[in-house]
Amino acid sequence: MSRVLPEPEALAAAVSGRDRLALAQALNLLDDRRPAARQCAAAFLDALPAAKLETGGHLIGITGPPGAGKSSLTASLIQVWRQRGLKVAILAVDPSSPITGGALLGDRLRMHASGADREVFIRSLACRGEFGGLSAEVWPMSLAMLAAFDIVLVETVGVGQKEIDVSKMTDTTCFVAQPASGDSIQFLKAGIMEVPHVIVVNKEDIGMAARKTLSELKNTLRRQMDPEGWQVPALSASAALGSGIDKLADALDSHRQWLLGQGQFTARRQRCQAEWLVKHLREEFGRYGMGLLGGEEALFNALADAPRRSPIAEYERLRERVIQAIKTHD
Ligand SMILES: Nc1nc2c(ncn2[C@@H]2O[C@H](COP(=O)(O)OP(=O)(O)OP(=O)(O)O)[C@@H](O)[C@H]2O)c(=O)[nH]1
Ligand SMILES: [Mg+2]
Repeated sequence: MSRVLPEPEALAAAVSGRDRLALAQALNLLDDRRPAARQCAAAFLDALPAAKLETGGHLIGITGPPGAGKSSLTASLIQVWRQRGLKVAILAVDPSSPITGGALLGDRLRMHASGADREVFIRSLACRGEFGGLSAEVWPMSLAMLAAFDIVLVETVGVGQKEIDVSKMTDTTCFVAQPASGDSIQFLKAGIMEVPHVIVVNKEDIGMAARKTLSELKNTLRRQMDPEGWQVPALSASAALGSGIDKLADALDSHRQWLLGQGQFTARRQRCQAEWLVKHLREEFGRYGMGLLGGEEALFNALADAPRRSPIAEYERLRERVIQAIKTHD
């Protein structure tokens, strides 16, 4: 592979101006593991407008079991957001299982309802099993998209804590529940699933089963508060009929407003980055490596309070520290 590396400042300027080719090129760059590309990617991220990355736009994660209707709801949300004059970017992290993987083409087609719209950008990522698990570069890619779009939505599949962990790297997480599937409710009750910020039961057009699931979820939520004090709304919608979508968009925006009102917005972005850094270091160096950096929790807290740096530059800095520590230990 001898791809010519772009000039980072020029690329950042083009991405900020919503040049689609530049954004596609930037996303490829962020996915490139060669050392020279990493350096270029770090410089690119550093050149993006800091204010947008700290407080701009709205980074939303949408997750839920396979087939719940995440992509369909996303397509409906795109319409609503566009009517509101918002520019939207979607990062779909494809499910790895062959069964749900088959939905990829369908996803693309459905979402291409808005394909002619220049203010909508859609990118699918293959889900790689190895380093990075749930696609390694979701966080830096989200930042690149935030530089140019008002809404950046990341779609991932999952019901449990493990799969959902990309949702720790978004401002607001939305869980799409499948009518008549008690799993999500059990996971919520048992604390296995991270409590999302907004829950939506899709397919309300099928009637009774959706209503029952919604009322069960509401009951469960009455006893489960987000530890930060946000009251999690449970809504129902139908992507097929287009019902409940405006309310869903409102609920997502309310959470953003709430974070801003609490003065927590920038802090949450910083925690997203800390989450990403710790997750990657753990994957690369294991618990032993994390121990060399003082342990995961201490590292997370230090990173969450540190001044903002570009994630790749920060990662390389921490990586170097671990490698040095390993050398002195030997
Ligand atoms: N009845 C009904 N069916 C729906 C609705 N929304 C989606 N579906 C159907 O549910 C199936 C799955 O929809 P998707 O949007 O692909 O679901 P997904 O959660 O993105 O699925 P994966 O990405 O494969 O996990 C499709 O056959 C849709 O047509 C809805 O509101 N009502
Ligand atoms: Mg989907």
